[in-house]
Amino acid sequence: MADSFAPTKQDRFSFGLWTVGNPGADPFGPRVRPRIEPVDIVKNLGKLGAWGVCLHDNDLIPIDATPAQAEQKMRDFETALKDNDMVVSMGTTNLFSHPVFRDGAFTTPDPAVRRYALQKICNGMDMCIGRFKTNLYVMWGGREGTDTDCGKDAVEAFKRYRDALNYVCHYAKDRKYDVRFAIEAKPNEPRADIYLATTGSVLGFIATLDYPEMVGVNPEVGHEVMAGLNFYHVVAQAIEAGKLYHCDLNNQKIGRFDQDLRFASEDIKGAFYLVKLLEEYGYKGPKHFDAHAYRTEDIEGVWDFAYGCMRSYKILQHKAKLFAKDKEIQALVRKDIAIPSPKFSKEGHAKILKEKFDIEKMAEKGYGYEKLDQLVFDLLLGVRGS
Ligand code: GCO
Ligand code: MN
Ligand code: MN
Repeated sequence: MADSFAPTKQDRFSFGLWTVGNPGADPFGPRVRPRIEPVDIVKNLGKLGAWGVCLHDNDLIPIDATPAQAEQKMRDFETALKDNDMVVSMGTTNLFSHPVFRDGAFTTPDPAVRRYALQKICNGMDMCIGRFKTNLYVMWGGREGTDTDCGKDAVEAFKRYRDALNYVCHYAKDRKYDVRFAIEAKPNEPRADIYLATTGSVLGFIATLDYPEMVGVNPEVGHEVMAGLNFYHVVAQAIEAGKLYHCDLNNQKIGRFDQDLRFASEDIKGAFYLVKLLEEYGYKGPKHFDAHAYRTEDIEGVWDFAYGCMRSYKILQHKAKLFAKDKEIQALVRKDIAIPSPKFSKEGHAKILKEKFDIEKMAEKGYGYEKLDQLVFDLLLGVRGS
């Protein structure tokens, strides 16, 4: 039977090479399945209905590759993209795996490491933006942080972070690249504490850059949940600020390490409000799944996982439409939130001062959210609407 929730290219679903390519190693055990080659990832994701792939420089080109080996890898990859009607949806740099980055890339005290990091990111941009034609570049500062604050001045570290972001924006302008950068926050792991721990913190930081308009955010479900935050609120603030350039979709149990679970597999209600938000506010960026198949899986399980991420998104997209056309539900949704609050003027303020408020009366009425929340529950579990 045809799957009415099957993904299509128009959905703009993408996966990192490092996500489906993850062979399942963890700190307690080695890999459990072979590493899937980038060209095979492109081929299989294309068949499943995905639109794009994204990559770190070293997901495609090993850090010690010769120029000739690198050229061959890039050519094979380009052929695979073309043959399978896939695009590079976003590029990024691995500034965390090599031991040289053990105390960060942009925020390490060692100036030579900082210069090497700039060389590496600009080369990565040349490949992903210059050659593969993506117009999005993500920066996740995995090692930008500390395990102890004894050795590194955090105020100076934030200045060095800003220096690096300004450098890459100036470089992109110099190369006339049509690109936007998206900074990805994470509170911890692999460092005990990572700088720019939350998307809210990134939003504040962006305003201090030389070219704030070039830089937005890439919030990830799991990272904000790790920080105990409400991801729907995080994304709403980014949308409202015009800064949601990219979004890392996955799932996470609260109070755990970064689990990168299949999208919507854990918190169905949270995922529903997220999809509803992205759809209703017309998010046009890649719907990127930064998630990993369970370590229990073989390669077949990896493709089940990838298909599941996309299918779940589409089911929740359908539920958001049902929510919008359900009369009983809509009658309970507060529409007056859309009425703007007063702007200050001397005359207006004089009026506000004169207004008589019967606060006891105003406080009497309930908001009806218990009923509404139950209707949403019924809708999500399929006993209401279809
Ligand atoms: C993580 C991060 C990464 C980044 C990726 C893109 O916790 O490992 O989510 O997967 O998204 O490095 O820059
Ligand atoms: Mn993550
Ligand atoms: Mn991520």
